[in-house]
Amino acid sequence: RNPAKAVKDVVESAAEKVTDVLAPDLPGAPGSAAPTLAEPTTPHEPLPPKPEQGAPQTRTPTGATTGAPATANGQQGAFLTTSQGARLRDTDHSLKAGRRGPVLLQDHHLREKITHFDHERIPERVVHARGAGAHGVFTAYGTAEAVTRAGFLAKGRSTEVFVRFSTVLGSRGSADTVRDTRGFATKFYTDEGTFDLVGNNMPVFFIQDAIKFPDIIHAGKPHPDREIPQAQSAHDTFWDFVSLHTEAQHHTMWNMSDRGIPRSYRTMEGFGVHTFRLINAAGETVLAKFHWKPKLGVHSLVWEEAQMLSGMDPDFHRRDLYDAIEAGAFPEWELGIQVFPDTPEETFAGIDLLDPTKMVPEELAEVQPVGTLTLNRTPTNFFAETEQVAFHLGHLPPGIDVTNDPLLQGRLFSYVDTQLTRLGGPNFSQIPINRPHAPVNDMLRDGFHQQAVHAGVAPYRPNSLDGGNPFPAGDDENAFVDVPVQVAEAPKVRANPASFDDHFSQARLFWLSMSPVEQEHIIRSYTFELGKCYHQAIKERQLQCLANIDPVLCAQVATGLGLPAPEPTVPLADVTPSPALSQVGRQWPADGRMVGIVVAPDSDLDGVRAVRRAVLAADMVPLLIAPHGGMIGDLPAQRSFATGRSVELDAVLLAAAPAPAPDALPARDAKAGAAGSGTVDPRVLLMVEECWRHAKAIGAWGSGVTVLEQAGVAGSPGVVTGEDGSEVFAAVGQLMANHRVWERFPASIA
Ligand code: HDD
Repeated sequence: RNPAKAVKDVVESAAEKVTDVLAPDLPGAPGSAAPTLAEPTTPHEPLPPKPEQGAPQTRTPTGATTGAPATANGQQGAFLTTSQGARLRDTDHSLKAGRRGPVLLQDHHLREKITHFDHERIPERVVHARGAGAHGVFTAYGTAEAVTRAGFLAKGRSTEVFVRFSTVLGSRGSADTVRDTRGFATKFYTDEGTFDLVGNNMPVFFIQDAIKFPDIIHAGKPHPDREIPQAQSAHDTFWDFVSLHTEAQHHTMWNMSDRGIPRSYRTMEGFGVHTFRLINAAGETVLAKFHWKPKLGVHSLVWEEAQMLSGMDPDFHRRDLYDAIEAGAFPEWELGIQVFPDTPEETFAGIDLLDPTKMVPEELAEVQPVGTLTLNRTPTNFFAETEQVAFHLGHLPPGIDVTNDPLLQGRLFSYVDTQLTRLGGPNFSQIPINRPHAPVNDMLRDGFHQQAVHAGVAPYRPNSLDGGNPFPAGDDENAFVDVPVQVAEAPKVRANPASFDDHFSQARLFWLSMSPVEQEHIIRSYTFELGKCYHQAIKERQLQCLANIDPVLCAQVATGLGLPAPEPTVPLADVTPSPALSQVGRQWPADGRMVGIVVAPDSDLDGVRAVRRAVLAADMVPLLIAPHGGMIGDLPAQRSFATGRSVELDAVLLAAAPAPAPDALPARDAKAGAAGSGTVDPRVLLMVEECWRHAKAIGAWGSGVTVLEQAGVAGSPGVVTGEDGSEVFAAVGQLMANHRVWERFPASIA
């Protein structure tokens, strides 16, 4: 499927649909003779599931069934029934003693309906509660065959997957664009057993040992007394913890960078974080780290944009993911591995591979591509799939094993344990979204919500009563391998290796790898977040950490806070920057980017039509923004000045200088009485000002050039004008490949 063509078809057909809706011969349209559509009254079967939209249903039966269809979807027949299948006449009125009388206790339908409703909510995830998921497929290149026997990585093998993206701190209803780490969890339904790669969009973590996880999460979550702030790290308890527990400083630096506010899930990298152990067919092992590389490049929001989006469209990332998939612009990532020799020291280039607060720069160990992930289906039902999906690091296929990373080891306990509360018992792997696609023949029995009707009498081994079944796999029958790694003869201790004591060198490496603009963003986020703290001692302690990372960073943040900058208390690490960590200075495909086109009835509509076609041909999405909804000539307005806002756009084109519409608020300049101002709708001026501030490309032709002049942005970098709209868009498209007009951001430390 050609994604470019698919986007184009969908956008064009959407435009046609808008036209259709407004056509006067449709029922309900003004002046239409056609009857208004009524609610259907003739019984008919429920809507069929959307094509190819079913949850994975494959699970090898573990025994006899009751005869209920294996793929029952819970909605059959034309008639409303009770949960037991008895048809009902009325679900709108309770059973009462007379029309005005009390409701009768015997109304079993009322009680069933309300009782079920009362229990519809399940506990949200204790972390990563806010998320969005999608189905897809992973296709392997075969390049990992030399290092792992995992079948799903064999050349040309395709494996179904489900991916859930998330924020960490916020509740299930919190906004998508908050500053936070993002979860990137992938379930590979391999035919050798499910593999869950439960990663984040940052390659390092706050803590080195899982025993500290409740501490960091208690510190990051809202304050226990007033339960504020929601989904934010900008508060005292978070900074109290990370400034005291300094191993958190590297991850915190990533959070304060542009990586903490991704533009889209589609433009995020993903990391398995820990070092894993891979085993090949010959039984040889290597150590490895997993990386996801987005085909669209790494791209972030700017902080003001992220804050505005939290109010304008709290579902921004979720919507972006679903819209892209449904438009056929399937998001893609390449899976890569960094491979290291499996030595007894478990280090590489002096970096301790068991320390999850450390990464290995790509310049030292290349990320080798091993396959492509394509997300191509949105879920049919959010609860059934995205909410009930249960990931676990112990879901490993033969060929991939764990290491002694103490964070990883604790996670191996936590993920099954949490599902017992969240999904109500030990049988969560029988929920459709969690069902393995590999044959299952376990000896787990009974428990809450048991769905299987197991046959046989001997769920134990050895047995003779069930003919000895199930049988352990032999050496050549592809069983999971526990690598017989030598465990050191050592006393039991609650202590870390000495290499875990270095808490600042990689935070410094990250800082020094940033471009001046990215460094400026980091300074501003530290200043913002610490500025939101009340306790002076916490700000001072965090400034001390920054001094130990980099004195320039520390001095700038201290200035913003109005505090003195302390001297470093440890020697500054001598590190080599990793250019691969910067988002600036590279070009990326601009597929799926949103281009707003401001039009008015007096615009050159032929020109607008040509630009719209050019935007679609460049695999981007044109959005016509007009003074009012409905049609502008024969073109459908997708946004009006009342509903459109800059934060939805990646670039804006001006094909008009629309006069203030009747619903516009008075213009700022008009109130001040400035000469020559006030002739353009202030919402258009605001849109241009915001696009300029957020370093987005801006183009104008014809009367649109007047808007640039009134907004005061004419002639500045990334602002293109011309006679012909298509030429203006061609120049704007080039700018968009850089993601932002970076030179527009002030870089005070450049
Ligand atoms: Fe975790 C969920 C990622 C450390 C305990 N974690 C969860 C999710 C992601 C991560 C992406 C959401 C999965 C989903 O979408 O359902 N977690 C990480 C990463 C970590 C990490 C990349 C460090 C490298 N986590 C971590 C530790 C612990 C947990 C150290 C506990 C000791 N994580 C959990 C959990 C969650 C979870 C409580 C909540 C919901 C769930 O598991 O299913 O078990």
